Amino acid sequence: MEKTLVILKPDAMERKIVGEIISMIEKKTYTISHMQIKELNDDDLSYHYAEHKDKPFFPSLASYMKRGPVVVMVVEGENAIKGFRKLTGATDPLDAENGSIRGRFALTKDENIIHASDSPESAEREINFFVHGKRQ
Ligand code: 3AN
Repeated sequence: MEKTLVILKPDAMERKIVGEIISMIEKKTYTISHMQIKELNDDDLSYHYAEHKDKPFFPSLASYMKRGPVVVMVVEGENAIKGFRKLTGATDPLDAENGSIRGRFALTKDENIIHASDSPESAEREINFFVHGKRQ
């Protein structure tokens, strides 16, 4: 079984669609093995988004992610990393399939509802960080 790290971003909490998203995850028969409501800070975001730290959109990305609590989850299942990215939909909701989470709930890539690990290496790094508090 593969594990992936999922974050329901502040807009999912604000719009009260967390239950609906969890329902989509469960209906796909994934198992949620860890779930925690958390507030992220600049340090968390610089580590998590290390590859975007110098991009022009990073300050607005960071303030969006700090706007309110998020839900951090570990989701498990067969091929969960690749499969969950498909359920998530493309980064830009305009390119996301209609039945995907971003396709259903998001309009722009600035506020796109959900994060999911994009590779086995990212999943390991992100689970270590968000669940075990370990940096690598
Ligand atoms: P994904 O979340 O689909 O893995 P990444 O890792 O490329 O996409 O980007 C991380 C987050 O940064 C996205 N979820 C999105 O919120 C934001 N982001 C990425 N590219 C842009 C962009 N060009 N303009 C604004 N925000 C962006």
